[in-house]
Amino acid sequence: MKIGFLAMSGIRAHDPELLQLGLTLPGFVARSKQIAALPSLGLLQLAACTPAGHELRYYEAPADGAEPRELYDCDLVAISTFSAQVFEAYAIADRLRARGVKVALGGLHVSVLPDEAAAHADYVVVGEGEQVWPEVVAAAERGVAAARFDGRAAGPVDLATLPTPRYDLIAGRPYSRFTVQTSRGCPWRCEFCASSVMLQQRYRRRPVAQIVRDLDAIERVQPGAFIEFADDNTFVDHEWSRELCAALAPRRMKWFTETDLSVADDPALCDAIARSGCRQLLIGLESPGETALRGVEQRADWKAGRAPDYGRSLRELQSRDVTVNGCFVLGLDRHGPEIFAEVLDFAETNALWEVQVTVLTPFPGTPLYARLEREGRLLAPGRWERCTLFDVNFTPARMSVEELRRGLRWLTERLYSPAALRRRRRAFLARRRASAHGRALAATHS
Ligand code: B12
Ligand code: SF4
Repeated sequence: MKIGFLAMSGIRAHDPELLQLGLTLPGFVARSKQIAALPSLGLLQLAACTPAGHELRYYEAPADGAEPRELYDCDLVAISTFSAQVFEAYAIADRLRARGVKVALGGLHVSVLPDEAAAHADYVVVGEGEQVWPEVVAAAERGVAAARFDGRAAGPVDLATLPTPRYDLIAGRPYSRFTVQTSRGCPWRCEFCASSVMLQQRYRRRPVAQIVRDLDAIERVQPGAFIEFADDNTFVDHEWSRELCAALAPRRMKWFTETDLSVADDPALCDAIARSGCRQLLIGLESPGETALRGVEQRADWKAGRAPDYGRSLRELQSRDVTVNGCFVLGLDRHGPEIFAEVLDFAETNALWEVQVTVLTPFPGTPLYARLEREGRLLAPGRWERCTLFDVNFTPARMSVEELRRGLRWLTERLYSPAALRRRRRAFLARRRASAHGRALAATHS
C-alpha cells in the first residue's frame, strides 16, 4: 500500500487583535517561526513502526486548511490531531474518504474523543500509537470497513523498544529543527495539562544510548540541526538526566527542552545541562506567586510549594548561562486584573530571556474541562478550534472575559516589544557576568 502520514503544520490563534499585534512583535514572531517548522514526531515514529513492504510518504497540511494533492494517491492516510486543528483534520479526512482513501485518525484529541472522530475516519486510534499501528495497517490491507484500536490495552509502550523515527522521510526538506523524545509522561497532575499524560499517565524514560542513536539519525539527515526534546518534563530523574547530559556534551549540539524547576535543586545537574549545549529550558512557572498556584497541581500541590523559591531557582540556572523561557498561564481562578502587571514585573525582575504567556485553556479530557463544565463556565463547549492557548473560552473567576483578553494583549505588547527584550536580555547578561565573577573570586580564595 501507499501510506501517507499527514501532519498539520503551523501555529493557530483566532483573536484578531492579538494576531495583529503578534505579527509586529519581534520576540513573538521569532519563536512562532521556529516552532511552526517542527515536523511531527508522532507520525515519524508511526512510520518507523509500519510493517515492511509499504511505500511511505510524509506530508504537511499548511494552516490554511488545504491538503497536498498527492494524498489522494494514497491507499491509507494517517492524520495526527491536536484539539486546535481537529476540525481542519476532520474536513481533510472527509474529503479523502469521499475519494476512496482510507483514513486513520490518532493523537491527543481523538484519544479523548474517539466517538466524535469515528464520524470522520475509517480507523480511530486511542492512546500511544506504536503497538497498534501495525494492526491498523493490516486492517486497511484487508479492507476492514471501520475499526477502533486502543493503544492502552497492551499497557504503556516500553520506550526501550522504540525504533528510530523515520527522519529519512523528510530528508532534503527545509527543517532546521527536529524533535526527539527522551521521556514520556510527568509525575505531576496539573489540572489544565493536555500533554502526553493524557495518553498514558506513567512517567517513562528512554535508554540514553537509544536517544544518541536517534540523534545520530538526525545528524545524517540534517547535520547541525537544532534539537527540541518533545518531552513533557525531561529532568524528572536526576541521575538519568546527568547521564543524558554527559552523552550530549561531546556532540556539541544545540538543544532545548521542557522541564520543571526541580533541576535547580541539583547543582551538578545544572552544571551538566550547561556543559551539554542546552540553549534554553522551558519551565512552567504558571504564576508569579504561591496563592494563585494553590490547587493547580493536584497530586501534591507541588507548584504552589515551589513558588516561593522561583527567584533562587532561576538564578541557579541563569548563572550557568542557561536561559529560561518562563511560561505563565493567565486566568487561573485566583487571578484578578492585577496579574498582568505582576507577570511583567516578575519577568523583568528575574531577567527571563524568553517568556510565554497563554490563557488558561480547557482542553477536552482534562480535569479543568470537567470542572468548568460543572460550574457552567465554558463559553463555547465543543468549539475545539479555540484550544489554541491564546483564545479565551471560559469565564474567569475574578475578571471578565474581556478583561482577560485585553490583559493578554496588554502584556503581550509589553513583554515582546524590542525595548523589553533588550532590557531583559541585558539584565540576564549582567547577572551572568556577575556570577562568573563571583565564581572566579571564590576559586581564587579557595
Ligand atoms: C512539538 C509540538 C508542536 C509542534 C508539532 C509539530 C507537528 N507538526 O506535529 C508545533 C510547534 C507545530 C505545535 C503546534 C501546536 N501545538 Co504543540 N506541542 C508540541 C509538543 C511540545 C510535543 C508533541 C510531540 O511531538 N509529542 C511526541 C509524539 C511522539 O507524541 P504524539 O504526537 O502524541 O503521538 C503519539 C500518539 O498521540 C499517537 N498518535 C499521534 N498521531 C497519530 C495518528 C495516528 C493515525 C495514530 C494511529 C496514532 C497517532 O501515536 C504517537 C506515538 O505514541 C507538545 C507538548 C508535549 N510535551 O507533548 C505540544 C502540544 C501537543 N501542543 C499543543 C498545542 C495547543 C499546540 C498549538 C494549538 C499551539 C498554537 N496555538 O498554535 C499548535 C497546534 C496547531 C497544529 N499545527 O497542529 C498542546 C496540545 C493539547 C491538545 N490536547 O490539543 C500540547 C500538548 C502542549 C500543551 N501542553 O498544551 N506543537
Ligand atoms: S508539570 Fe507540565 S507536563 Fe507535568 S502535569 Fe503539569 S503541565 Fe503537565
